[in-house]
Amino acid sequence: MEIKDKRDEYSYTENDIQVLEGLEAVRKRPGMYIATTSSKGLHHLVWEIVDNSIDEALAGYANKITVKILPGDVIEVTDNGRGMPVGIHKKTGLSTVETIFTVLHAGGKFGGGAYKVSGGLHGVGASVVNALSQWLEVTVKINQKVYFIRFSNGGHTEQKLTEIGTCSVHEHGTTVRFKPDPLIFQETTVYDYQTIYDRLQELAFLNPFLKIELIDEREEYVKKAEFEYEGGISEYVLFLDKDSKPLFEKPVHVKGSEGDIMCEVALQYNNDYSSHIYSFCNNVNTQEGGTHEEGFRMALTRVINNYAKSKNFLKKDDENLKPEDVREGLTAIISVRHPNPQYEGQTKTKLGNSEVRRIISNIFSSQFDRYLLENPDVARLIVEKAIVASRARAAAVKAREATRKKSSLESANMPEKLTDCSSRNPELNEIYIVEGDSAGGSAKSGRDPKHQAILPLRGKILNVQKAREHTIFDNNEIKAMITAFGCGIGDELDINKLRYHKIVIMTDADVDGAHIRILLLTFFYRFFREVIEGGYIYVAQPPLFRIQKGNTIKYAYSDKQLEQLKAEMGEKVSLQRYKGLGEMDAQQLWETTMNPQTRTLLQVNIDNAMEADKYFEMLMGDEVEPRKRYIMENAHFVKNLDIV
Ligand code: TTJ
Repeated sequence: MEIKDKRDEYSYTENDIQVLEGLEAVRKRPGMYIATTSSKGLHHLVWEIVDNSIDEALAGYANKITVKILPGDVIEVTDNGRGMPVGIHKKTGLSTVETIFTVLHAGGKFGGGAYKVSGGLHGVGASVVNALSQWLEVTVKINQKVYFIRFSNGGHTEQKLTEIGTCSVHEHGTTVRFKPDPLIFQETTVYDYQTIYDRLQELAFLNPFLKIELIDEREEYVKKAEFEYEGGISEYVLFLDKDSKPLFEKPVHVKGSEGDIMCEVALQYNNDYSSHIYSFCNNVNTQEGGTHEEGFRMALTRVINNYAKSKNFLKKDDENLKPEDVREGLTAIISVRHPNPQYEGQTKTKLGNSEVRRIISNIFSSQFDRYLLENPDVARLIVEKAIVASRARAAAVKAREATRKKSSLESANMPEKLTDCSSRNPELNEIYIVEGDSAGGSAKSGRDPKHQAILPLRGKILNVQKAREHTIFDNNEIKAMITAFGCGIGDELDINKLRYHKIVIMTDADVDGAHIRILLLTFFYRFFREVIEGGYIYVAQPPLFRIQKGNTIKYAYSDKQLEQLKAEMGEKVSLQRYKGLGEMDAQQLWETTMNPQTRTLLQVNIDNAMEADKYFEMLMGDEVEPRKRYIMENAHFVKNLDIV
């Protein structure tokens, strides 16, 4: 029988009961507080804690934050701020530290910062992290004293706030250490170094006065990174554009505020044709955009048009440059701070405050306008680039019309290279996009002709990102795909007309194969997003080895599986390593990779495609060797696809 500690019973107040009920609610329905208990939710705990230190830094009291990943996937966050308040909190009768970690939504009231992060999933409070942790410890250095408090089993106070030592007058700040509860995070409790690295780097770009350190002590070999960017979001732009050629030397950087709303924009143009606009509110990435992006876009178009007209780059009667013309090759970071942000959209990452549209537009317009007047050489480059883009746009309209005419006609006009299937039921039909003619040949003879169509691609398909739209639609490989799919493209895409409900990318299991796969995924991401979202895109898994012993033939799809099979089949096996699809005959390709009964297909989701798109620029650099290495290291994303 459990023996109750009398002291506990006596100190059990009304408040304590409410507190425990609150934290219990978080544990019962973690999804209500952190949306998911997957790896994403696990990392969310770190963002939640780090946000508190960022607030202290934004308030002007801290300039260094250290994040450690310790063995056992324990996270430790330290800042050099004032230290969390250790006095007794009037309402709860507990120390303020204990209150913040045990009362739901207590965080905001105690924080000093005016710009609370509350976008998307952020801002649920330190108590939520406590509730979802096996244990959590806080150390506060303040007034030359060191205080310590410990919670366990989902936020129960195990050791009350205690003075445990002294420190020098120069030492002050807060350390929080916690271990996420594996009972809650059943999928994984393993932290990903790169994910934390990326977010901390982003925070360092957005907060130029901050030094952020990351230390991963889980392995004997300790990984470390330190971020400090005095140039702030200008440095962010340079970082994003490090693999492309900038149009002018330094990014344009404007900054201003109206009342307590602050706006900052940095931008650069480069020799790509795509545009990258990333926006933030209170350090939260507003992935769905919102009023700050809208205000910026409007102002950018208006200012460039005004300048172009006033300096006679555009004649009086010329059509105005369109927003997409002035966006070509643009990389921009928008950062807004707002004391009371409203978030909208499916993932609550769209800024809704309407006043921001006007404020950022005014601030950006006046400063960018002045910048163009003071830097006429840069201004000319920007305007000329936009004018070239507008001409290309007109040409693209024509090219699109040509493809559309072709694709609207039925199979009579299907591409020459397509070996179509005989069934006309899209739900049952599949198209294999195959790398190379020889593999295409095997696929053609090995397939199920009723439901499987084959489209071989010769050579590398066009680099979608670098190519301007009308040249994309002029490319034969791409035209063949668009026509074969039959559903149109981009804004005019009609998913109901898709001719195959499985589009299967089948490339060699080597670097070139990975490269082509990334190219295709990028193309799909940019022009067939709905098709990805519908779950129609797949990646085939050809085997890497063929193992034969007597009449028994087995295939291995990974090194691990090869070892297993070798162990099972014993001595005297003959082993063949497949370097490419072309080495398999039709029968083998069917058995291993195409037969719906025996094959493995990986389904592509929008995250995989987005990742492919993100790595794209890197892959397009001129240097061959780093690129190959990079592909080798990053082709992994295919491994994270869902197996169906
Ligand atoms: C609040 O106003 C009085 C002085 O201290 C302010 C404060 O709360 N500072 C503060 C909190 N600094 N750092 C934190 C903090 C750090 C971590 C890692 C985690 C949490 C929940 C808070």
